[in-house]
Amino acid sequence: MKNIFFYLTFFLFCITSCKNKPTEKVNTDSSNNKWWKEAVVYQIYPRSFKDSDGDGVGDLKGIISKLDYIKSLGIDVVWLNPIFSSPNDDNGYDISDYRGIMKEFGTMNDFDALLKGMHERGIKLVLDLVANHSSSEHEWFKESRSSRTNPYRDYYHWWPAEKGKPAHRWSFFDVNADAWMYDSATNAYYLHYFSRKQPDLNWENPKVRKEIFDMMNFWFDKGVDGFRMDVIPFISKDTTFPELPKEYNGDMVAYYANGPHLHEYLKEMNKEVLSKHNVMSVAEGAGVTAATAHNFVDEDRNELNMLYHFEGVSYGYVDGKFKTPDPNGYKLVGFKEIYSKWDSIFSNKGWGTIYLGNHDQPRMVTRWGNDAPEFREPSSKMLTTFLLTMRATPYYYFGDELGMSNIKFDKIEDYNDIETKNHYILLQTQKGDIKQFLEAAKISARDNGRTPFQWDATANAGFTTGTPWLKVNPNYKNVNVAAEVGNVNSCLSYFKKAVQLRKNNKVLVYGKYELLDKENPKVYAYTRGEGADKILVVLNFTKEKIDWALPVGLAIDKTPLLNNYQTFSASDAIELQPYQALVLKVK
Ligand code: ISL
Repeated sequence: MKNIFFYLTFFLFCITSCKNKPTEKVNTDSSNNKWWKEAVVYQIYPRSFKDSDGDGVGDLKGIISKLDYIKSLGIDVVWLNPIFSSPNDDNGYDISDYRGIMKEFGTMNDFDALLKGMHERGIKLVLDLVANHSSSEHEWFKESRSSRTNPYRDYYHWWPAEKGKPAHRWSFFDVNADAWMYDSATNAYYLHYFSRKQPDLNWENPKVRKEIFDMMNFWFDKGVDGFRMDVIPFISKDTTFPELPKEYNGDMVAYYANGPHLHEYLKEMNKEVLSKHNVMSVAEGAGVTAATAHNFVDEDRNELNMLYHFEGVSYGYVDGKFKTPDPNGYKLVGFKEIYSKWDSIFSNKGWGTIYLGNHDQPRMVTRWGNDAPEFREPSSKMLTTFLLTMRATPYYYFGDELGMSNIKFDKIEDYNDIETKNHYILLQTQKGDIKQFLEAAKISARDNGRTPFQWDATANAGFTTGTPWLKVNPNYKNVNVAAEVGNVNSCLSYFKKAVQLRKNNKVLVYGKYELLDKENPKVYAYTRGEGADKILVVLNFTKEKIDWALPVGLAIDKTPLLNNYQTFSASDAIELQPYQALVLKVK
């Protein structure tokens, strides 16, 4: 009997101690693991992907014709920029019918075929929810502006002019940077944080929230797998419209992102919509800081899954000057600090995202790498390595897999983007430095990331048989899918390898991130994982050759898991070629 008791105790002891023992391997079965954490998201700007009918504008049929290409990348999720009916004041970010498809992009049948084609290939589809504002051509706004007593009046924010001019609100795209627009029809001002044709919806009105939630359910019922949520932190407003409170120190965007009922509305959205479907949600985190990030994404808050912050992409611009890159370039130490900080924010709770390019950003290789002919490829691959080896869901922008770079327009007439064009007008009014602005725009303007996708070396890069809505980058003759697909050393092949590496090594998804050699101004090095399951990533962010000393006690396997050069040489130090990227197994 005593013996039995002894063995039983011993047995129970073994079970509990095994359970509590820290696992060295990454636990891929943890309940915290989610498909959207393990996914690689590929963003497509539909206007510029592939035109099927020769009108110069990309469309849904165009995307359908390229589904096998998308599948070949190995990515899991496609995020499509807005495809809904729109007069295109801001390329689809001004929606006139949330349940209709933009004429230039096709029909609902095309959409259904696209979704089906994606699902058949195991790819999930995430749409863009633009619900802070609608188009001024939306029926709701047409009604709203028609009279002060119209049932839709409270769908938007109006300020009766007899009360005088409301307190200043800053607008991103207005030619006067003024977010209040006077409308003579009812002698009142309406609010528009973005362009005059993008009036802000009044989320304080429960009817508006219901309209939006019903619309989201409509798309989820069709089988859509998630939403990226455009400036979602801006939805709630103090409708007394006071002067900017002092605690914001003049930071209007931070104020916009902290509306009084924001989190109530997100919780309501979660309850009414998101919780009912197996979908992912990601907030465009404009104005979100380290201090507020958890409020959006912690699981116990029941709001959203992820957000993307702006600290990284805003780094390296001159303070107070509109998107003007520092002439001395950016400092790698500061860059590392930002991404390490955002890793640590979510190291225990919540989950991060990582991106270097999107439709609001210039091409990543121009901004963060080096687009000179000899360095474009290696630096582009190096940045791809960074994106696919960090602890966060990567959002990878279409065309970056080819190493596409900024087009760098010389004159304002070449631009299409309302942000660039209206800022130009604002500067003219203010007698600002136009020349400096146009120089800065070559690096930072959004159209650099919106030029048509480069399929092959034929006319217009095979994007369209018509006249493209935005000029094609002349480097398409060399930088294109056809040229890269069969080349094992191309950017495209490298991207596919990097995606597979992440898929095959869950430690690159969930493993602990540790920054090494923090003060090194040229090399970004870090490890992922712990104990026996640990990977070292070494990235040379310069055009110089560098000997990077291996940290004491860190032994590496001499066959790299990923290398953007064919050469690799290491003893006590690793010899790094310009922009070399290495992913190595730690022994
Ligand atoms: O693009 C920007 C900087 O160049 C941002 O300021 C951007 O306007 C902001 O992040 C909001 O972006 C989102 O909403 C806009 C739309 O133009 C952007 O394309 C979209 O991503 C208005 O809907």
